[in-house]
Amino acid sequence: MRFIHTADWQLGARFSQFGEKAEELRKIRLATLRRTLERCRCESVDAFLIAGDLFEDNQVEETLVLETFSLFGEFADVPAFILPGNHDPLSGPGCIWLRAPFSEPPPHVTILRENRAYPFGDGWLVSAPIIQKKSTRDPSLRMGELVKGLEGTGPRIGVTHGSPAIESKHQPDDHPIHLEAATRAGLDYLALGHWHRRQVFDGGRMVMPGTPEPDAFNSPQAGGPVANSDEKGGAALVEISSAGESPRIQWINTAMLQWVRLEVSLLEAESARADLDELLSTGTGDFGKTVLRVVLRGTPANDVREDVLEWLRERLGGFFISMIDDRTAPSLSCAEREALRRESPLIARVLSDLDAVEALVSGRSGSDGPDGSGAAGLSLKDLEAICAERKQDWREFDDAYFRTVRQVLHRELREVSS
Ligand SMILES: [Mn+2]
Repeated sequence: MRFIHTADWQLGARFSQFGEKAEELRKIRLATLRRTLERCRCESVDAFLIAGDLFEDNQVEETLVLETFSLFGEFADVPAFILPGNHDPLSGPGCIWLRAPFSEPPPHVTILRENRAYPFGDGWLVSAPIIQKKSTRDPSLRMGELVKGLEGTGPRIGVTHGSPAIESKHQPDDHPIHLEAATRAGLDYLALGHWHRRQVFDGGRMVMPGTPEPDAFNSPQAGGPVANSDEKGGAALVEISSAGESPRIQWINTAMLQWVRLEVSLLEAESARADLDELLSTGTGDFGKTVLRVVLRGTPANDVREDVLEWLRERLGGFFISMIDDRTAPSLSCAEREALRRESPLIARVLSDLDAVEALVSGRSGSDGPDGSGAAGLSLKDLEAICAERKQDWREFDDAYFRTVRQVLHRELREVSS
């Protein structure tokens, strides 16, 4: 028996952080699904198995549901089995799986709506669909009973959706699944979905393939760009000869895009440029297929920051999607502060007030002063009174707020001094 196991397509995902480019990301996912169905055809697999979350939710646009349905229709030679996951649960009459067109799929498409065993290649597929967003119950619990009643020597495959119950790594109500659920149920392979990173458990019998198309930036590591190479963007091509045999898994890279995050500290324009150049040329491969996020950090002088931003914007043109996440905080040296106090006392005062307000808001001071006042003699009460006058809420002053105000002040300062 050979089949391709995928999960977590999340078709229709909003990607709201990307604005108008989000639609392109949604289109790519459907194209990836087509490519994966083509791969199923080439490999002449017995089945294409989707272990939950084909759709982002039960409210995705109707045109997308129809488009997806007709895509499966084009591959009548690829038997497809689709499990409802926690994003698109079998929750009631309005859910995707119980309304047209998926309520009446063509013969080669099976919606796994029941806890039961379905004929699957020359063996069996035991399914446990998800019927609600959250549950503390292990969805694989009843599989053992169903497996016991099966006839023949064909492989026994299970499919469900939830969190492998790793201590402290899952929420108790996020459909926890025992880490040896396959063995416990007498399954040769348990196909899971839910986590977007590839994971294998239970001696290679319980598999989470990860999302077929990456949907998040990896957290940065020291020393360079982070690309989602082999841990994201995949499917499992599974081969099992008969019941009791170990599965052989070949990982297939399905992703059309890679998501890369670069983090650069802007101390000085020339070295920042060199760093970025190096990262862009060595770390990202095919620009046209890369979703790039550049995080800028550090405390550069305003002109350095603007220089680098301008250069960067030009440089990022060729990327499929690129975004600059400017987290720099302009700052002044001691000498510069002194000079500022002499030459622009007003701006110097505003900057130091801003430091005091930020310290108060972020709780870094406040109780230090004799009467709960911060460095500039400002207390949280004072701040509240000032904000109330202006109909503002100081709780809305986040990092981005202070960054922007400082940037504006520094720009102002630069114009005054030039
Ligand atoms: Mn899920």
